[in-house]
Amino acid sequence: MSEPKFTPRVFSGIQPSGGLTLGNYLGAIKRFVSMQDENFETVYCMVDLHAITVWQDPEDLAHNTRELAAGFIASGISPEKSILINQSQVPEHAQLAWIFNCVARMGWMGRMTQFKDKAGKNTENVSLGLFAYPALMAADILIYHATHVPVGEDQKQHLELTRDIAAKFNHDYGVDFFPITEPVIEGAATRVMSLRDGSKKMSKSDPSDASRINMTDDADAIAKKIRKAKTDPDALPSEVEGLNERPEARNLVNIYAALNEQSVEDVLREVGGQQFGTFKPLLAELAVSKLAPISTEMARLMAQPDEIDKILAKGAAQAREITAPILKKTYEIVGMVS
Ligand code: AQP
Repeated sequence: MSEPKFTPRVFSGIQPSGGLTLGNYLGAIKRFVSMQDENFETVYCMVDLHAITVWQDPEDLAHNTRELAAGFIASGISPEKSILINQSQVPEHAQLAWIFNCVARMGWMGRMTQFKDKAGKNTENVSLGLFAYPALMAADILIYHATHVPVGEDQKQHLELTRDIAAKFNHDYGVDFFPITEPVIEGAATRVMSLRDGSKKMSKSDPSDASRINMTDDADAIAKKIRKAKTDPDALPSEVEGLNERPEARNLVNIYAALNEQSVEDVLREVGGQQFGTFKPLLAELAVSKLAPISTEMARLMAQPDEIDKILAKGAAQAREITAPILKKTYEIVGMVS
């Protein structure tokens, strides 16, 4: 058998645009952690350049970047097993993004639902960066020749665009240089919904703090948010089909299943027939037992910001061993004289 052309390599990132949420943890970080022990090189990133596509207070951005790094490590991402970086310390991300701005088509970018959601009716006033965001995301991934990208469901369209950009670059320049990346969207909670509205994604920038569980929330705050979570008056069903048309019930059951590493079917076998008054305290207890050790460790790490900065500096140096040669080769392919 011939050797695969590309080293199996995982890249994924999270924006330091606020604190980490349970959505980020269940949709992305849990899978980041498990992929470290599979047959991959793993690179995980605080995407600070993405965060500034909407306004970030500079002090908050620096704080959130370190806190996100602490969240990654506290959740089980080991700087010994993975390369851990903040995007702006590895300049090749932004350099490749410019090339990709010239590969991606306006029509492709205009179809991105995240841009439409975030820009709303305000398209004239949002930053150019928000529109170009998916080209930078493609560069984040492809500057590592990453083959696999674990993400939540909401990022599926951006990953399809990443594949389109890689394919167009390879086609236009007559090369087989960038891999066609595989999205990894797995688990019981690939789309965690707002606790206040089952039709909206749980998001760190939602103005309502009650809509999300933050990884830094204490036990009381978690219990209170779950107790107040929107539900319907019916008991939980015993079969998955019984969750149809019940988005809030489905969301809480999905969260329970993902936290307890069970299938939704198994959870419903145990809790089917229960009223929310019984199920919500069970869910709160489970959430606190899983999240409290992470938030305690995050607080410990955040007391030593210099240590976090050292980890990120080491990660950037390791990352550039991969990214610098890939950028150099890209420039050669494109015809840049060096
Ligand atoms: N609610 C969610 N359910 C499952 N996965 C989620 N992710 C985010 N929210 C959920 C996954 O977390 C990773 C990082 O996302 P991001 O921070 O880069 O951007 P985002 O998807 O736009 O997340 P937020 O929380 O909604 O941030 P803001 O509010 O700043 O836009 C991705 O893998 C994402 O799928």
